[in-house]
Amino acid sequence: MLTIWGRLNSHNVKKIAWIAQEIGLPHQRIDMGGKFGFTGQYLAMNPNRLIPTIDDDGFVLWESNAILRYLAARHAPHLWPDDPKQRGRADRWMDWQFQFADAQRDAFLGLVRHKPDRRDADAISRSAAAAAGLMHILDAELARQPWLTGANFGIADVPMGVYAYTYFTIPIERPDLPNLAHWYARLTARPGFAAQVMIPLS
Ligand SMILES: N[C@@H](CCC(=O)N[C@@H](CS)C(=O)NCC(=O)O)C(=O)O
Repeated sequence: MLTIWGRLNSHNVKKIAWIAQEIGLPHQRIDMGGKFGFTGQYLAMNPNRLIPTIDDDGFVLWESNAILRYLAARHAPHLWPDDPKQRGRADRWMDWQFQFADAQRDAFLGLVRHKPDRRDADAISRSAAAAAGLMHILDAELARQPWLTGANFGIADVPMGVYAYTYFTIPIERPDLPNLAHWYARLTARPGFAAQVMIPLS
């Protein structure tokens, strides 16, 4: 039995809850972090004071993208390309997500997490523009192949899929990027994405 620790309104926890549903892995999720705080037992597993952490039949792991790779390798190898070049190209988008998250952070915090009187409009608009700028790069990749993993959906679609939900949900200006929009529409049709990712942001 897989256990996932972490509140579901966390980008990094959503990745794991979504992939568990994609794989069809029976699992339980225990709220942790944010308003739930951290227990001593949790911090003994993950001293970073961050979520998510998993326990898969006694194997404990943290770092969301490492967890995605582990779960695919153990339970769903078809979701992670075997060929080293295809894998490298897919993995790149998983790591690139952290660059995107940095760019979108101020817009997300300002528009979702902060109260209106704490909003920094300049920081929000700089962040929104930076996020939109990076989406041009993703759009170009999605013009070459249907999924970030390659010909088929896989774990490389998950990190940016989660951040794309935020990008398409917060009230910011978005350029017209048809390949990105088409990929995102196909994600929203996946039951795991709809159930685990498309939840209220706050
Ligand atoms: N690199 C880590 C980052 C984890 C992280 O920053 N998690 C955030 C939530 S998305 C967190 O734990 N924030 C503190 C909290 O929720 O209390 C990963 O990918 O797992």
